[in-house]
Amino acid sequence: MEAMASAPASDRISVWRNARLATMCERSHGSVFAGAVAAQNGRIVFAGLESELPAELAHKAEVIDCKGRLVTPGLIDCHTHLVHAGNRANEFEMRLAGATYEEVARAGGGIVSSVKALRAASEDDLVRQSLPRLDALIAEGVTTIEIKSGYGLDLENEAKSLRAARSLAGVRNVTVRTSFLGAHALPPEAAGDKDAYIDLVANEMLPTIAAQGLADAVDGFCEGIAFSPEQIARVFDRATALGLPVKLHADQLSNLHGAALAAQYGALSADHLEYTDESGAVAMAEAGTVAVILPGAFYFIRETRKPPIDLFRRHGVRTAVATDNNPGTSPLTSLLLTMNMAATLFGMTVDECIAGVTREAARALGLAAEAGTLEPGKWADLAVWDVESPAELVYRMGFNPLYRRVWRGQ
Ligand code: DI6
Ligand code: FE
Repeated sequence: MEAMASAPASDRISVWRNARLATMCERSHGSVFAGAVAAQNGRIVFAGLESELPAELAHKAEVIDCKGRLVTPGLIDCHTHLVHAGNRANEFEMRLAGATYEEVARAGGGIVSSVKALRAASEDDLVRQSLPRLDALIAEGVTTIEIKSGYGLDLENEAKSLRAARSLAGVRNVTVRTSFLGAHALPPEAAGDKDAYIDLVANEMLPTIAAQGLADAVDGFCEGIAFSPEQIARVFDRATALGLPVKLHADQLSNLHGAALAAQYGALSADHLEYTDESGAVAMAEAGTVAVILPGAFYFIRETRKPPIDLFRRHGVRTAVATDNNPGTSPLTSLLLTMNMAATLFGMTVDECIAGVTREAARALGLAAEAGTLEPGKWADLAVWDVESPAELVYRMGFNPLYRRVWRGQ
C-alpha cells in the first residue's frame, strides 16, 4: 500500500521547469513550449513561459527539470461506480455464449447480483476491493475521481458505499467526490413497486445521507429499465431542497428526454446521452449542464447509436469524457483508453478528449474553480508525460506514458 496522504506541503515552493504545457485554459488553448509551473501550499502560483517565471519564486523553489516532457492538469474521472463488490465476468461469459440480458437476469445476474455482493461486503472489504481499480486510474495520472453509490439500495448499504468512497481519499493522494445514486435500480425487497422505492429514496435515504455529509451530488438512472422522469424529478426536488447539485444517467438506451430534465434542474451534468435529441442539447447548453460521454459502456454493451457530438458542438454544450467504471456495463479502469475510444468511436478531437478529462470533467463535478486547468489559484494537480505531443495521449491503446503525477503540489 502507498503511504498515507502526508500533511499538506508547507510554504515550500516547487517549480516544474523545461516543460511543454497543455494548460487547457479556455483562452490560451495552445501549448506553451519552454514552460514552467510553480506550486505553493498545494496551489498553482504560476503557469506559463519559463522566461516569465518571477525571480522570487525561482530563487526559493525546489526545481524539477521536466526535460521537455508534456505537463497537463491531473486527469479527472468524473463518472465512476468504482466502489463495488465482486465482478460480473460470469455474466459477460454468458452473454458471449449468446444469453440475452433477461436470461442473465433470471440466472441471478445484472445489477441485483452486484447489490447482493455489496450488501454482503464490509466497508473495509469494499475499500480493499476498490483500491486496485483506483490504483489503475492513479497510475495513469488521475488526481480527482467521482464515485457513485447505487449498489446498496437501502440506507445502510448506500451509506456504507459512500463512506468507503470517502475513505479511499484517506489512503491515496487523490480527491474524491461522491454522488448518491439511490435511484439506480429497484432492490429485490421493493417487490416491483418503483413509486414506493422512490419515496424511500427521496424522503428517507437522501435526507439522512445529506445530513451525514456523505454526498457531494445526487444522481439517478432515468430509463425504461430504471426510473421514469417523474420519479427522478421527485428525487431531484428533494436534492434541490437540501441544497445538493444533481446529475443524471440520461438517454442511454432510449430517449426519455432525460437530458432536458437534468437541464431543467440546472444539473452539473447529464451522462451517456446516446439518444439525446436537439431539444435536449439546446436545454443543456442553456443550463450549462455538461454532457458526460461514456464510450466504455457504449463499447461494452455493443450499442450502435452514438451520442450526438455534432449537436453538442453546434449548440455549445460542454463535453466531458469518463470511464463509467462499473461491473456490469463498463469494467474499464483506463482514462487514456477512454479518450482513444471517444476519438475513434465518436469522432471527438484530441483537444476535446483532453479537455474532457480535465477542464470539462472538473466542471461536471462543480470543481471548475479548483481543478482542470493549469492556472494560478487552482490545485497543483499535474500529470507529467513522456510524450512529445498531446495527440500521443489519445492515440495509443494500452500504453501508459505517465512519468510523474503530482497531487496538491506533492
Ligand atoms: N448505467 C448503466 O449502464 C448501468 N448503470 C447505469 O446507470 C449498469 C450498471 C450495472 O449493470 O451494474
Ligand atoms: Fe454510470
